[in-house]
Amino acid sequence: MQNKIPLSRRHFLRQTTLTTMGFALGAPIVFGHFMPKGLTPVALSNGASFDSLPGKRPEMIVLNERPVNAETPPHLLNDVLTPKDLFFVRNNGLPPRRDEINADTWTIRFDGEALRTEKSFTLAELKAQFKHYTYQLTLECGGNGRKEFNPPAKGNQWGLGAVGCAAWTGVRLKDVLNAIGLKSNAVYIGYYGKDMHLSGDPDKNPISRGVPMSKALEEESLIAWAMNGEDLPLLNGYPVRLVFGGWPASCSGKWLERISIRNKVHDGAKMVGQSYRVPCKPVAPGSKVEDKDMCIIESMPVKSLITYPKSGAQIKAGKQLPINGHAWAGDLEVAKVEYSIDFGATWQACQLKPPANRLAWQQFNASVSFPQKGYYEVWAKAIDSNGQAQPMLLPGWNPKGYLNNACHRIAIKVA
Ligand SMILES: Nc1nc2c(c(=O)[nH]1)N[C@H]1C(S)=C(S)[C@@H](COP(=O)(O)O)O[C@H]1N2
Ligand SMILES: [Mo]
Repeated sequence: MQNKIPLSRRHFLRQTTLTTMGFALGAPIVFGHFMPKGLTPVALSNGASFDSLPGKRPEMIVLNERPVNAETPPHLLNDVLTPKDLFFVRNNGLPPRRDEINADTWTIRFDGEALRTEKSFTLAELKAQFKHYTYQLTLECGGNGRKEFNPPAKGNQWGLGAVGCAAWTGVRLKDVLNAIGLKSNAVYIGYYGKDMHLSGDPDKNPISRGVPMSKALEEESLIAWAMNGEDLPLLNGYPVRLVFGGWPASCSGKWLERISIRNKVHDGAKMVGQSYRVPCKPVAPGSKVEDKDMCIIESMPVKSLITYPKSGAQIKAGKQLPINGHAWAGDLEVAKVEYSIDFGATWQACQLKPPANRLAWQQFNASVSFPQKGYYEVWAKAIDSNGQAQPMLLPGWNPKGYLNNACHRIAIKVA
């Protein structure tokens, strides 16, 4: 009799939940139909997981498993181009499984009020019909550094490593949009990806953000299928994603299936309310801020990271310590990087390289000497081309804990 019962709504929901849990576990739950209702698989509740970070190095710091969020320890970001197995992962929902993705038939639909005609391109058509470009572009999560804010802000407690810079290869978004034909009322683009909302409800989007047309039409704004010359890692958006260097990485939609050209600011999931917004005017720590007083984050603020040595390094007295790292400044260039060994009382200049291209992070280095034995902190401070410097300890507090661009500090013992 059992199997004669039509697929009821309840059964459907139950099936969806099991499927969702299967995604999170990385494998279907074979005897799921016997699992007591409401039971959470032990692997999801105690952190045991099987390949929750496929394609990533075990040194990645996993903040959450559902959704998966992982950051890179700063000393492992020492390469000019962040290797794909060390690039941070920020998921708002459940990514598609590898076996659900067919790169050969993958299609991106372009639609919206401000597009002349709706049009779809397979990934193969995009590759064949438009010129390819490769740019080194820095992506940083808007919430990177959130864990330092006080009072604390809810959300992933990112330390320093939700940032990376890779060489992304793809086609220019502007070439594709111009080929389809933009209307003069185009204001914003909104993306949609193949990932699933945590609830398992296929009608909800985990995230659907975008950028204004001015950013969308920049030369470096890409629909990208490769990272450092290879396929994108699954967790970073395989087979194709958007990349908008210098803006909160939340603008750069992964597993890209659809782009809507809007005649108003896009109103998708996590575009509205308090998400990826900061108070338009500074507020006192702990303040409640109404939605109407919150402004969308655009270009990210100037910031730097010391990637060598690792914090906690020990050196012999009388020796010089070489330090190096990266600095980036949203849409701007970094003009100067300085370091301090006296808690910011005095600053010394670092050597600084120009960016490989616009929106790429820049490399700095210095040789540091210490006057005597003891505990020191080396602080790095970058200054952008508008003269804006990183704050020493914390920038202005905001309700969701975005844009912490405080100076990076590493501990050094001279013995
Ligand atoms: N489809 C989709 N795109 C997405 C997200 C997501 O959850 N789903 N997360 C966004 C956020 S908040 C960030 S910080 C970046 C992270 O990119 P990464 O995981 O490749 O580092 O992807 C953005 N694009
Ligand atoms: Mo993010």
